[in-house]
Amino acid sequence: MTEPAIVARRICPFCEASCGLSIELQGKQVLRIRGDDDDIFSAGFLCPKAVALKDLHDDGDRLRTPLIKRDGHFVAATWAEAYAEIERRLLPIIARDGPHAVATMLGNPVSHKMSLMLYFPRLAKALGTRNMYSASSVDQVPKMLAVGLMYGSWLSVPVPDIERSRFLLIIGANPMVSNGSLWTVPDFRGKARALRARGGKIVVIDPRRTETAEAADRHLFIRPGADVFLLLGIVHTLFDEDCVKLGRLAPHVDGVDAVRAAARAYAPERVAARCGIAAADIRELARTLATTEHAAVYGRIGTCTQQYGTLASWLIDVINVLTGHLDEEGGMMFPKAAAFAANTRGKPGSGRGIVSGRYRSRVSGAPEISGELPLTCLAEEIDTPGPGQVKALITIAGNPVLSAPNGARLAAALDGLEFMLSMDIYVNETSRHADVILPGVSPLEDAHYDVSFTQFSHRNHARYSAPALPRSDDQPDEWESLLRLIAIVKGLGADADIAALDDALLRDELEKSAGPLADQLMAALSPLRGAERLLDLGLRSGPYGDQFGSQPDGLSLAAIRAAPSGIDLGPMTARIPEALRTPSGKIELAPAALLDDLARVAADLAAPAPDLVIIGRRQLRSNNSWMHNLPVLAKGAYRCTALVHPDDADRLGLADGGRATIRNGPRAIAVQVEVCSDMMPGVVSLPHGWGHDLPGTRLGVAAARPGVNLNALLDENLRDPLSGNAVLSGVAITMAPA
Ligand SMILES: Nc1nc2c(c(=O)[nH]1)N[C@H]1C(S)=C(S)[C@@H](COP(=O)(O)OP(=O)(O)OC[C@H]3O[C@@H](n4cnc5c(=O)[nH]c(N)nc54)[C@H](O)[C@@H]3O)O[C@H]1N2
Ligand SMILES: Nc1nc2c(c(=O)[nH]1)N[C@H]1C(S)=C(S)[C@@H](COP(=O)(O)OP(=O)(O)OC[C@H]3O[C@@H](n4cnc5c(=O)[nH]c(N)nc54)[C@H](O)[C@@H]3O)O[C@H]1N2
Ligand code: SF4
Ligand SMILES: [Mo]
Repeated sequence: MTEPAIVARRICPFCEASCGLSIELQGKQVLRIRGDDDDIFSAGFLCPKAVALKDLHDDGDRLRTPLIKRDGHFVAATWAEAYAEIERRLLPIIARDGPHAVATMLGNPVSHKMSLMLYFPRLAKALGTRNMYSASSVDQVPKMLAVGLMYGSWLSVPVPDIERSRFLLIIGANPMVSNGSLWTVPDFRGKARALRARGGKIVVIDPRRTETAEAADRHLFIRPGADVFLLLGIVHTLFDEDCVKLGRLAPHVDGVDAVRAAARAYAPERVAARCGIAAADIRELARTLATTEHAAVYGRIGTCTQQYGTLASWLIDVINVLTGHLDEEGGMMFPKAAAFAANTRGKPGSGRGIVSGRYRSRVSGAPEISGELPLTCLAEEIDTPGPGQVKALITIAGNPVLSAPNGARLAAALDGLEFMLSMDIYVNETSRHADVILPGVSPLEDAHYDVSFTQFSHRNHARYSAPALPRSDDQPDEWESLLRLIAIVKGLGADADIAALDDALLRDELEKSAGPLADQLMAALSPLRGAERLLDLGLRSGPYGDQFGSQPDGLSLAAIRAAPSGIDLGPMTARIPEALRTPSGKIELAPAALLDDLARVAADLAAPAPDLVIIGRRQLRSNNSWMHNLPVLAKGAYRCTALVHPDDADRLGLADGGRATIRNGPRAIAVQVEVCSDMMPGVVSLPHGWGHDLPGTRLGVAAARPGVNLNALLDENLRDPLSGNAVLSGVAITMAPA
């Protein structure tokens, strides 16, 4: 007899839109994946990637057992053998060289996994290493630093309130493809269409006429890396034309005069040539922002992964403040997450603010930001001998050999490590270097709550996904694997009682935060364990929580479990000053470090445009480096093409469909050319995350059409000095027929 089909609900783990999916299952077979029409947040929306959940679950290359490398080859191992190997290899390194000899690297999917999000901080604490790296520093650290300085916590990122907005200026983001980032907004297309249908307008600033630009009212090309000039031109105009309007925020803002002075030299007429946007257009943008109620400026990857990443991120928020759109309905608002947000904890309205630069990286002296060092420093920390050298590495859901600049250097460095552990689901370009790989679970087999993306959601909500399928055999959940590692690092042994350790860690934390109430809280959270217990604690003590009884109608894990399509917590509401955690209790509009960095901008105002620069691009049927092994997404036309403007193709002798060599100093890659009038002249676009032709991986589908690695071309030493973030965009190249 065949088992009856059942429907499971799961938050899609693939991108920040976090759509609710409805997954029809028969036994362990996935029959069908659709958007969950009842989902209170995504209302049935899904994109083609969601359907690949089936391919991921079924992928024969996805690891199901731990692997240990013996004589250069991976052999399957039991979990007990793998943990014993980690203990045998890792502990002597820590004993000999101290905690900083062990580095950790977290990749993007960590933020899509409740288990990893909630338990990695505990491992980090047990390790005590300063060598912590993540994909954040090839991504959003500039934004974190800017909002941290302005609002007092690293993740206080305001997001466009798109459903009530009348004007949206999108800079360096392509939500039609990425489905939004640091802005959780399922069905951007539908929401953008609705905005325009009610008379609103969307303007896109991007060196490529993107899918988002196509769906907008207006698109302006910008020279890559020159956003800071455009933004200063807008700020200048707001003061020059006397249209600064702080409105309700006026008593909560410090530094307006300093900003006015800083922008004085950047009249649109002076910056136009440098950014490639006419002075009249810059002034018009400023006026539109100043005179439109319910407007927002939003910037993402294009404004972060460049040499002025922090300044550009900061100026975007400065403009939102100066035009009265921060904390305004239909403008840029602060979500109020149901759990885990720093800006909902502690005393409302002020706090310690952020601290950065507590230490510096050993080789390049890059400052610590939010407890991390730049990912682009990892290779040199491994391959540069001397005291403090990194000797062991733990990667968790990261693939830096492809995702970080100069992967070739990093790959060579990884081979020099004494020990490397990867928690990953594939033997890929990075994990092939590991001595032990611990496989993660299929997203259908774990419980989920969006620890991260509820903090950036355009509408407040709480949703929980129960595991759709039971885990197979002895496969632990990823928080259990992390607890094992904690036990090993703490010297409790690979076969320690991790349930007792879990209790002890939580009790310790509760004693610090709740003092004498710790026992009562432990009892109230029982019999939950692991990530779900931490989730229950987060929800119950959060801003909508039941407060362990005093708010009986409030949220708890039980409450969100009882609502499989989620609980709507309403549109964003004004949160200034309550959301602030700056020491002054004000919005810091003019942090000194940012004003100082403007010296670089002044020196660069007259810089001539390089002949040709390269930028990145995202594609709907890819996700960074790791979804190219899923047949449903991998099929179709070859996508890893270099887009070149027809004029550039003509002068360089490049033919559509032909091969070309792109060079950056000594580095070169061979690409397929796609002549494309959507490019700004002088700018070439190549997607990142490709290059699956390295030996020793187990990615059958991806290796069949490997593409080329954009990051093989980029320089690991190019960083935004304030944030340490990698410069991935606007890098000068040459290009010639191959
Ligand atoms: N040139 C250029 N480079 C870029 C970018 C760019 O725009 N241009 N973008 C950057 C950005 S924004 C980011 S976020 C980074 C991403 O950088 P990374 O996070 O390093 O890269 P991903 O491709 O996301 O790799 C994810 C890894 O997680 C594994 N994985 C997937 N699911 C799971 C799971 O459930 N559990 C475990 N344990 N592992 C899992 C995958 O197999 C893969 O190895 O790339 C950056 N690199
Ligand atoms: N389908 C799909 N979705 C994804 C991902 C994916 O790989 N595939 N990755 C996910 C991740 S990790 C992230 S961080 C988000 C990113 O989300 P987005 O930021 O929306 O993604 P991108 O498509 O990289 O958009 C960046 C845009 O900046 C432009 N740009 C490049 N340089 C500059 C510049 O100097 N100035 C300006 N103004 N623009 C510039 C590029 O042309 C591009 O259109 O997407 C997420 N969603
Ligand atoms: S938009 Fe993102 S979250 Fe939604 S279905 Fe597609 S990949 Fe999943
Ligand atoms: Mo990212």
